[in-house]
Amino acid sequence: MAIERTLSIIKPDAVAKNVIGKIYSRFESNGLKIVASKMAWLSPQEAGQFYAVHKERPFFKDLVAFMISGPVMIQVLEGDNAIAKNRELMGATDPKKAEPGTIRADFAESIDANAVHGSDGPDTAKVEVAFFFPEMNVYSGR
Ligand code: RTP
Ligand code: MG
Repeated sequence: MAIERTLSIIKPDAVAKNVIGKIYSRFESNGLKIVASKMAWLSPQEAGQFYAVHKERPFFKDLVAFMISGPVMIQVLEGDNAIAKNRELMGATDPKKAEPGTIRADFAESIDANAVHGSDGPDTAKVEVAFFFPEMNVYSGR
């Protein structure tokens, strides 16, 4: 299996619930290493640009409003198969449909306030890591 990096965001609802540590612990106990992290309060421009792929979708405005409603914790996770592994730990987008024991099943309230973001493939992972941690590009492949 390939060592990958993926971009993870603990969204404003989960930061407000004070469960950053509990979510980090799930990453770590499942073989994902936190290799970069920062807390940020995104501007509307940053959130809109980050989720630009969804800009024609009906939920785009609500998604941006939610993502700027409070601080977020942003991290790069590294490990075997990290992209799919993180998505598995997150659970389905709608927490009501998420498998028991997943982050969204345990910490999320709704499809809008769904606790975490994770890159959905190798191409988006690369773009998203560079979006928040541009300096990491220099060292990719190390
Ligand atoms: P994310 O990008 O945040 O990791 O979530 P995801 O891949 O599981 O879901 P995605 O399809 O990329 O959608 C991004 C975020 O938009 C909100 N959403 N709302 N009301 C709706 O039908 C709907 N669909 C998506 C969710 O908050 C989702 O996390
Ligand atoms: Mg997505």
